[in-house]
Amino acid sequence: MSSTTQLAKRLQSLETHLAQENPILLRAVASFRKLDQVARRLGFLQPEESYATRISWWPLIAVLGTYSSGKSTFINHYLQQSLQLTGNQAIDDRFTVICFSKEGEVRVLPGLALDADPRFPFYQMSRAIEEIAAGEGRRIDAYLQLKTCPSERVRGKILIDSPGFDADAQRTSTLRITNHIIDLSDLVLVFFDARHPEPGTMHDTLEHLVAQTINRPDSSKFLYILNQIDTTAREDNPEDVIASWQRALAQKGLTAGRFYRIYNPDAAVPIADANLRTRFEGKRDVDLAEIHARMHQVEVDRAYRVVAVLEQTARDLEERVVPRLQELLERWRRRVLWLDGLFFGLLIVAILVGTLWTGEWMGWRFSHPVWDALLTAPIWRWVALVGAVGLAGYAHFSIRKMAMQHVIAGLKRQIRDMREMEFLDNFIAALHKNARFWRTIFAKQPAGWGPRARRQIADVLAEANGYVQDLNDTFTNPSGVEHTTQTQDAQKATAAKMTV
Ligand SMILES: Nc1nc2c(ncn2[C@@H]2O[C@H](COP(=O)(O)OP(=O)(O)OP(=O)(O)O)[C@@H](O)[C@H]2O)c(=O)[nH]1
Ligand SMILES: [Mg+2]
Repeated sequence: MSSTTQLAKRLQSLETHLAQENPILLRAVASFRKLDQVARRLGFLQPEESYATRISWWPLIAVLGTYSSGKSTFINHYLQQSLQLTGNQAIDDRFTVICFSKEGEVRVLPGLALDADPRFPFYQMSRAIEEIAAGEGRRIDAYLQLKTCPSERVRGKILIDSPGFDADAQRTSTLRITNHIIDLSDLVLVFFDARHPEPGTMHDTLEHLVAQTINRPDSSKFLYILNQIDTTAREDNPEDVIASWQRALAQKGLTAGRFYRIYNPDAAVPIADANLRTRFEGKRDVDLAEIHARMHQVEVDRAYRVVAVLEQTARDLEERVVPRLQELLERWRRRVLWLDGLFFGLLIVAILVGTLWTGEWMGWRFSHPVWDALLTAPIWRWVALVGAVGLAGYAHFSIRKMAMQHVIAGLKRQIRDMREMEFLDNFIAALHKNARFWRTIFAKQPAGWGPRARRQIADVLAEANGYVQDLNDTFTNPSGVEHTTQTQDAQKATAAKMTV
C-alpha cells in the first residue's frame, strides 16, 4: 500500500471515529486538511504527510512517578478493577497503555499492536526508539504493552501506567518514551511516595518531573501528587513529612501551585487515632475527588487542545514557516548573485587577458584567424553561440545548486531545538521546491505562497474560532454543572480567542 493511500486510510478512520465521538473535532479534521493543502503547495509537507496525524486525537492521561509510589494501585482503584499488578518491589518494567473494550474480559497485547496501529499514539514508536538507541526498536515489546479493559471509566480515553521513574537509572529509550508521553498527554499525574523519607536524594528525578514540567506552556496539565500519606500518620509529627516534601518541591519551582495529598483507601494502613483518621480521610477525599474530576474532564481538555493546535499550526505556517523560507531564499539569492558575479566576472577578465595575449584588438573589433573563420562559417557560429550559452547556463545552475547546499548546511547548523528539528526535512523539501530550475531566483514569494494561501489560512483561523465557540456551547450548560469544572486550559483557550 503506498504511503499516500495509507495516509488517506488513516485520516478516514480518524474521521469515522470522530463522527461518533465529537462532531466538532470532525470539522477540525477538515480544517487540518486545508492547512495540509497550503503546506503541500509550499513543498513543506509531502503528499503522504498531514498535520492531522502529527497530533494525538485521543484524550490521554499518563500516570508517572517514582518506584512503588502507588501508580498502579491508583489506576486499579480508578478503574474499580484489579487490572495492574501491584507490589512493594519494582513491578512495572514497561509502559501499559490501557483502553476501553466492550469485551467483558481484559486482554493483553504486545507493544507491536500499538506500534503498528495508526489509531494509537504510539504508532511507529519503534522507529523513534531505533533512532536514539540502535537495535532497541525491535524490542518494542519490552517497552510497551496494550491492555484492553471493560471499565466504563476508561471509555473514550487512554490511560497510561508507567514503570517507576528514576532519572539516574533510566535508559535513554525509556526517557524518550516518557517525554513522548508527556508531550501527547492531556493530563499527567506525577506520583511521589510519602514513605520516601528524604526527597533530597531524588534530585534528578525531581528535576525531570517537576522543574522541567513546571515552566512548560502546558504546565496546567500536570498534577503533582504525594501519595501514601496514610503512612505518615504513624509518625510523631506527620506534618513534618509533608513539609519536607513541600520544601523539596518548592526548590524545583512548585510554589504557586499546590500538590495533592492522597492515599489509597484499598491499600492504606489503618489509622488508629480516630481524630487523625477523620482529618486524613477528609483531606484525602477532597483531593482525590479533584483528581478524578480532572480525569473525567480530559475529553474536554483534549477538544480544546486540538483546536489550539489547529490555530497554532495555521499561525505557524504564516508567521514562522513562510518568513523563514523567505529569509532562506533571500540568502540563497544573494549567494547565487554573488557567485555568478564572481564566476562570470573572472571569466570576462580571463577572456580579455587571453584575447589580448593571442589576438589583436582594433578599437572594438577583435581579430584572430580562428575567430574570423568561426564568424564567417554559417553553421559553426550558431554552434559556438549555443555552446557558450549552454556552458554559461550549466555554470549558473551549478552555482544555484551549490548555493542551495550552502544554505541548507547553514539551516542544519541553525536548528538545534528538538521541536524545530522535527521540521528540518520539511524546510529542506520546501527549499528544493523553490530551487527547481524553472523558478527564478528573483521570485518575491516562496513557491505556493500567495493570496489564495493567505485566504485559506485566514479561513482556518476563523474556523478555529468557531470551533471554540461551539465547544463552549457544548461543554457549558445553563445549569452550570460543567461550567464550574471547565479547566484552566479551556478557559485559557477561550481567553486567548477573545483577545484575538
Ligand atoms: N500504605 C499505602 N500503601 C500503598 C498505597 N498505594 C499503594 N500502596 C502499596 O504500595 C506498593 C506499591 O504500589 P504499586 O501500585 O505497585 O506502585 P507503582 O508505583 O505502580 O510501582 P512500580 O510499578 O513498581 O513503579 C504496593 O504494595 C501497594 O499496595 C497507599 O496509598 N498507602
Ligand atoms: Mg506499577
